[in-house]
Amino acid sequence: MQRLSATALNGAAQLAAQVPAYDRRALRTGIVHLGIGAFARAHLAAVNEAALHASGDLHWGMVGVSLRQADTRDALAPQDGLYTLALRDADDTGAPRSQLAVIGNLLNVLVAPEDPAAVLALIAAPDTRIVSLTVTEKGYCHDPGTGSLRADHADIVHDLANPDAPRSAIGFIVRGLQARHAAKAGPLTIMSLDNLPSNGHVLRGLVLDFAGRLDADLQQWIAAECRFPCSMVDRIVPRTTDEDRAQISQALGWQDAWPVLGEPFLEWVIEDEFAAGRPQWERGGARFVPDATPFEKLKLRMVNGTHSALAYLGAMAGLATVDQAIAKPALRHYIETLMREEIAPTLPPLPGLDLAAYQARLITRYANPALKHQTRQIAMDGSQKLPQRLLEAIRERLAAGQRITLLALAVAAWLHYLRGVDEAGIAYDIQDPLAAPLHNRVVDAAAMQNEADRVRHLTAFTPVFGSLGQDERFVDAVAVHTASLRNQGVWKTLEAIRG
Ligand code: CS2
Repeated sequence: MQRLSATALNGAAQLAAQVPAYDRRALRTGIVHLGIGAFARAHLAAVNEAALHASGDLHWGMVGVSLRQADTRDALAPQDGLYTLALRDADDTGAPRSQLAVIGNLLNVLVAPEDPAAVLALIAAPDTRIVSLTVTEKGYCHDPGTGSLRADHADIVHDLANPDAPRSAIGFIVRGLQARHAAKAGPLTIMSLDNLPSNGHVLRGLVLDFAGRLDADLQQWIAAECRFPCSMVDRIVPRTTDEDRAQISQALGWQDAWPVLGEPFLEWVIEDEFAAGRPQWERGGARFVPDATPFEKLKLRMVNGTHSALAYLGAMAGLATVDQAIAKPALRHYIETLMREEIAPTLPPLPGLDLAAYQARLITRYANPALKHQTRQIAMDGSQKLPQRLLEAIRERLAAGQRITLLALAVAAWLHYLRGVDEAGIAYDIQDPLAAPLHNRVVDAAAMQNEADRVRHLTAFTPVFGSLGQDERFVDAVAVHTASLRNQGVWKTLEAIRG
């Protein structure tokens, strides 16, 4: 089978996919994207592609940067940066269906460790107007509990000592902005698309903190001139498997070494705060708002909070995928009740939002049989995810004297998951940047007799829990569930809370 490439597209007669209908060779690089994984390729690039088609504005091509590995570049370079986006769901009869589009606005992929200077030069280039990021929660090198820069983080220590060859996204941004400032190339918009609350504000704080350690003038210029819009992105994007590669290549008619897949659903809400212009993303489905906070809270708590709950309980019960987990009536009932009773009441009002319909649609999204989203993929990096997904809502409810039984079960499920073996005795790795200190806590706690003491010891881990572990109401609520999960398992625990 012929490889997907610009030449292949040019010579194509019949196409099974939507393909770029603009002059790719005339596209300029207006966007530098740090962390060019599946997530960005399935939403930012898709919306950017639609905006390009609708507006014909050729200033907004994208160069992707991989901060660690060469695999994305190695897959896409022989394809001239082209790749397929497959949006999958099932039709009314339950048969899988898929909509294919070849995305063309990714012009190049750089591998940062191979040539950090090239990345810095690109951030400083006059054509560049936006630096965007999907580096996952842990890529911010911050303390998820407080949002502040971890000055002791190995990458931050390295980047402060070696500013010409950074490793972290923050190091690249600040050093790139320094070169840009020196070249008088004008300010930039730096746009986080990760699942963090107030992602723009958090990023701005980290960038300014780091910049202040290098150069006070630079810090001032960034604060005054650059913009950091907050945003909320919602699209489920499972990891691509070899089966997906084969199946998509077959349907496309060309071999694609790294297609990405996602659900058809997409919501992208972003603040209209740009320092040097932006693409017409609204023509590709984005929504510009003055304040993204209520949308972020809605998404982080409703979608990501319940996703994590489903992932930990599902994984412990031996359910490999989200659709398998939500198909279990006991889990579905728990997730629906959690949304309705303990999450929805914590959300700021959003005029026009039908919350019941939002919840029902979310259950349907989880049930999508064509995604095969792995519970263990979502279970990764819990230490970075729990604060904004579950703990903030718990704090607010405790402050208001409200019950936290169902939220506490999700936290207990994470603590239980950290033991590294599921209910069938199958062991798995804990993938988490804080896996080592968490493991030590789990081992110490296991030696304790009293359940509340165990939970107190685990939740005294302040990088995740802040001061929440000092609240006995929290400790007690979690301890009921950890004891039950260990002694009786997931199904009996779910039965018990159903009462
Ligand atoms: C998931 C998210 O992996 C995870 O932690 O909860 O990636 C989720 O699929 C997306 O945020 C949905 O928009």
